Amino acid sequence: MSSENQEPVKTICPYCGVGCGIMVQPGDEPGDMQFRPWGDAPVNEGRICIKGGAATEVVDHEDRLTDPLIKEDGEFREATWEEAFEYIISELERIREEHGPDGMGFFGSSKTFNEENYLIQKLARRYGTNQVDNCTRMCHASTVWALRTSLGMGAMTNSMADLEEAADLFWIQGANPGEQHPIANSQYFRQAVLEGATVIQVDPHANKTTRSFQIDETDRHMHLQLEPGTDIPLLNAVIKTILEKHEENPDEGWIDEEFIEERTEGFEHLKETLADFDKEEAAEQCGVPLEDIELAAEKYAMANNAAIFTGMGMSQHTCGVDNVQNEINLSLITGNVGRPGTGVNPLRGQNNVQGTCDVGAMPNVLPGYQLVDDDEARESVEEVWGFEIPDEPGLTNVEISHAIGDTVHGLYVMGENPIMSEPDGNAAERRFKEDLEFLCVQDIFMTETAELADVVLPATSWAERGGTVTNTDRRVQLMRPVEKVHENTRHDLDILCEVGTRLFGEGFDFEGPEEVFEELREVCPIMHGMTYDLLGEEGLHWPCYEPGDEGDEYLYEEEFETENGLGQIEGVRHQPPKETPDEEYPLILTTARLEEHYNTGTMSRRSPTLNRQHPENFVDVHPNDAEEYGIEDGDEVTIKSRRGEITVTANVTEDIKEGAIWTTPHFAAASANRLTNDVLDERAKIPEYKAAAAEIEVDLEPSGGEAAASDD
Ligand SMILES: Nc1nc2c(c(=O)[nH]1)N[C@H]1C(S)=C(S)[C@@H](COP(=O)(O)OP(=O)(O)OC[C@H]3O[C@@H](n4cnc5c(=O)[nH]c(N)nc54)[C@H](O)[C@@H]3O)O[C@H]1N2
Ligand SMILES: Nc1nc2c(c(=O)[nH]1)N[C@H]1C(S)=C(S)[C@@H](COP(=O)(O)OP(=O)(O)OC[C@H]3O[C@@H](n4cnc5c(=O)[nH]c(N)nc54)[C@H](O)[C@@H]3O)O[C@H]1N2
Ligand code: SF4
Ligand SMILES: [Mo]
Repeated sequence: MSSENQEPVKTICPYCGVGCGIMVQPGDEPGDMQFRPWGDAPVNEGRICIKGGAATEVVDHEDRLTDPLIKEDGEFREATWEEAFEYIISELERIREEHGPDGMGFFGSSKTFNEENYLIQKLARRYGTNQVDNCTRMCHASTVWALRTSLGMGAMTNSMADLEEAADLFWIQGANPGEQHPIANSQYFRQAVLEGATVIQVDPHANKTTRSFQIDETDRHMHLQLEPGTDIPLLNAVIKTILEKHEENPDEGWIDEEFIEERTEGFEHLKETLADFDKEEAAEQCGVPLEDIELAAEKYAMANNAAIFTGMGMSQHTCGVDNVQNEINLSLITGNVGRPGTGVNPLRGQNNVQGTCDVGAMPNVLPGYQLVDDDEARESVEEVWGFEIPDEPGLTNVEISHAIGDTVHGLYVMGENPIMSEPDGNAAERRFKEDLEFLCVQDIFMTETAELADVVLPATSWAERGGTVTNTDRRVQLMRPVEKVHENTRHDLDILCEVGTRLFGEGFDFEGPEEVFEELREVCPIMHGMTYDLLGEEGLHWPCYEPGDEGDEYLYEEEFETENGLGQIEGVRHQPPKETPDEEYPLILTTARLEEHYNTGTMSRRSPTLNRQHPENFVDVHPNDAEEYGIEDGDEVTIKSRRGEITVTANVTEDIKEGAIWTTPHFAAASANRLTNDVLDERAKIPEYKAAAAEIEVDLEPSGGEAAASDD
């Protein structure tokens, strides 16, 4: 059939959690597909960012995995699917026999769909372990923890549409929507800013978000350029300012006493925590003038509707849960939750990270966030599944990696690249190489992790198969497929059905994604009211308990979903990052993202359009630090931490806070994670990607320039 005769297919962009609708136009050959805009797509109404427009570039890339591979004597050889399955089954059975079911770990994938993640967690639990997790652990685990315990649900309190309509102030802390969620930023938030909303950005680094709100002549917006890891003192200074002003002028509405009284508990604890808190000292710690913090506090408290956005800059710290709890504190004492245009909003990262968590691909929860150690919840799922679910939460993904060679001996990785995405990548690589008995990787490309595998399974990509994904607004949307590009690749869902059926005989025999979805909705109350037919082209927001439920645009209008229905306020104190600068490592390294690249770069580095702008990694260095260490713009420099080193180009810029350096995790040749620290937040188990002590020196060889660090 020629392309003119084929209708373009409506589907969802495979990159970030905004969930933009796009169309794929099939060509004469399966690989000839092209991007087309989908004019009335529900989230983006036809607009897309650079990644959405380039999404089809990776589908028929020459590096796609096309056949199963098995490693023999250190080399991969092509294998049949039959050989690959036999090998996997025999290893899964051997490991269970020798080490018990907790000898295996399973990684779900936020790049794959709800149905696939539902199946991998069911597979893990049928195998006998809760050791199944996904990249949310490295991402918003701390945010989800704080939101779930203090408000009730681990998701955005509001939706992009109500935020655009109603928010008067955006408080953006540790998030860069201008680059990481570009359509949310340009279509929704920037629109609100054009209509008068104010932006307060709290970030050690200036970026396209900063520049995107410099769109008018007013000076109402602010950028508080704090030192990495000082968000608690900064927010405590904001909260203390609000409390003091309220004391002075109780009628001005600095706090919302009625809301605090009726809908929250813990306010006294917050006041006690801040009783002896010294704002001057805090401002110094943050490196932000106190009067700026006070002005920002006034703007937030005086806005009719103030919305907080929170991202990796808050979540990826050993105090990640407390960071987000403090944002919750700020919103609760000012009554900024439960109305349009307010709340605490994590813009979710991957295209389906929200859904991957919703369907239970996590070690402590079953589908719909039902706790594995809650007997009633577990039994209700067991009734549908027909087998016993282990009742103890399993290890999280970084913990699984740490336990390799100790309690964990095998790993099944679907669509993740932990060798590049985990902190302290050198140590992770050693464990994977030396101590793992069995590694199966199911991906679309030969990743840095797949290189170390015993068996590699070639999956079809996002464009080639159907299913559902859930965006950052909790909107569940249908993906519609075009023809497969490589005959011998298989859908993630089919692979998991085959593994499950071969291992257990029953419970994994599904015709396709819709049949899996039907079982999923049976065990997942928040999605119970959804069917493929009802999703249609608009999708549906959860919670959607019964067919016909519209889902809520914003949460907690009447009460919170906590045990007693009250929002939980809890004062928190500063905990510095586990590593702070010292004589040997005098700088604080933070890592974050670029608009044109995506996570470990497996897709974006292969996409000519995306790779063009930044084909290599670099580091942002403040001019004063550059002078101190004898660095000129464009020099090759080596960054060292206690765990490793990378060599990159120096970009000397005031975009970065003095004393801090900023680089990215996108490039295999010089990955930030050779440097990062693998310490975890105690509760959420998220690593501290955003703060490590480091030193920087000019690489003498290529430039032949000046000596490394000067002594003064
Ligand atoms: N283009 C693109 N889009 C993406 C991704 C991508 O890789 N590329 N990845 C997706 C994924 S998985 C995710 S999770 C999201 C992430 O989206 P974001 O949450 O925006 O993630 P980052 O860019 O890692 O970090 C956000 C900001 O935190 C700042 N920051 C660093 N340290 C600190 C600190 O100590 N305090 C504060 N307040 N800020 C700090 C950084 O300078 C950065 O501007 O993006 C998603 N979208
Ligand atoms: N230093 C530092 N490190 C970080 C972060 C940071 O800010 N700084 N951020 C962390 C965060 S927020 C995240 S989310 C993680 C991300 O960590 P990962 O999830 O490990 O990284 P990705 O590159 O998104 O990996 C997704 C993999 O899925 C594959 N894939 C794509 N589509 C499909 C498909 O349809 N099927 C299958 N089977 N595979 C597919 C891709 O090729 C890729 O290998 O990284 C974390 N690491
Ligand atoms: S904003 Fe996100 S979902 Fe939308 S086109 Fe860009 S990468 Fe894709
Ligand atoms: Mo993420």
